[in-house]
Amino acid sequence: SSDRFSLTRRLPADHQAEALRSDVLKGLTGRPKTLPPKWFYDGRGSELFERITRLPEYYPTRAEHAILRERAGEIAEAAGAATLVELGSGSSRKTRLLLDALTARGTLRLYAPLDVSEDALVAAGGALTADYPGLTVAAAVTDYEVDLTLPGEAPRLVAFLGGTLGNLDDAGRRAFYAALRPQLGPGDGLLLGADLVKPADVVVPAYDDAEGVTAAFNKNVLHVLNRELGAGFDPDAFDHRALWNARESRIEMRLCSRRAQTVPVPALDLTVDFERGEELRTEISVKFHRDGLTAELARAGFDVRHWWTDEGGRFALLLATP
Ligand code: AVJ
Repeated sequence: SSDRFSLTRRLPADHQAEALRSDVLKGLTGRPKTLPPKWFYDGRGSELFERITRLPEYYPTRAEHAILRERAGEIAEAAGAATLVELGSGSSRKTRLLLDALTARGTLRLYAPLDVSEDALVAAGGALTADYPGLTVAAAVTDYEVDLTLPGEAPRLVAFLGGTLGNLDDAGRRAFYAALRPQLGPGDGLLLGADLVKPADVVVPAYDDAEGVTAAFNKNVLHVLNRELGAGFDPDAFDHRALWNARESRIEMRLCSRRAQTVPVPALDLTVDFERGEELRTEISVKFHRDGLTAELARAGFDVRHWWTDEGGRFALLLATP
């Protein structure tokens, strides 16, 4: 089966280290202080995220899974893809529902997962080549914000699941669509998972669970900075916050400094001052309305052909074509 698995490293060896340094320098010297959510996901962060997906309050994963279970056949039928490209594939667990449907239709030859985590790609690739005998897996270590070159032959289905689209602000989503659109031609499709706007008393607990798993996930980014940059953060000196920003239609996760403090970041020759109560924004998670998302995709040259939701109307999967 190893002859059906390949892994390409598209990022230079030092890319991630350099990206972390420049993100942290920019984010901790800006106002308000911010950090990009991609740095949550070291080994411990990925485990905490897996636990989040099983929390009673965190509905998106279950809702998307339910849609995929229900609609994978329709998706495969509409896409007729020879190549499935998955952006931010992670463990590729949900992907199996798509792979089952696409291989059952007999069109799929190549699965191309793209992810920043080489470990996740190797683990997923090994299991998938074993379980799907006719399938070739061509994995690529990359960051979709750096290199979104699509591998494989048309017709392609590009899947961006889990609601990760919501981590991008307006400009980020525009850049994402603009990088993707010219690579897609007739017959290709974009399968997007998007979390939908809902009452604050439902969406806030999803990001501030009773068990405190999301709080640990949020603070984990400070452990990452301590380890990778020799930073001196005391995670206990920050409180986890999840806020619904209605104007921007998004959840914002923040870390709130419990006291005035100065944190050294030796690898950047930097010290960072926090006032008591000052917040560091670590993630945005945009929630969408059907009309707004359809319109922004239209402006980017995509036609939304299918819109599927779970029973509770909490989450949407859409299939758009160029
Ligand atoms: C993986 C980006 C979709 O925004 O819901 C979960 C990450 N953050 N709990 C999300 C997350 C806090 C998640 N995404």
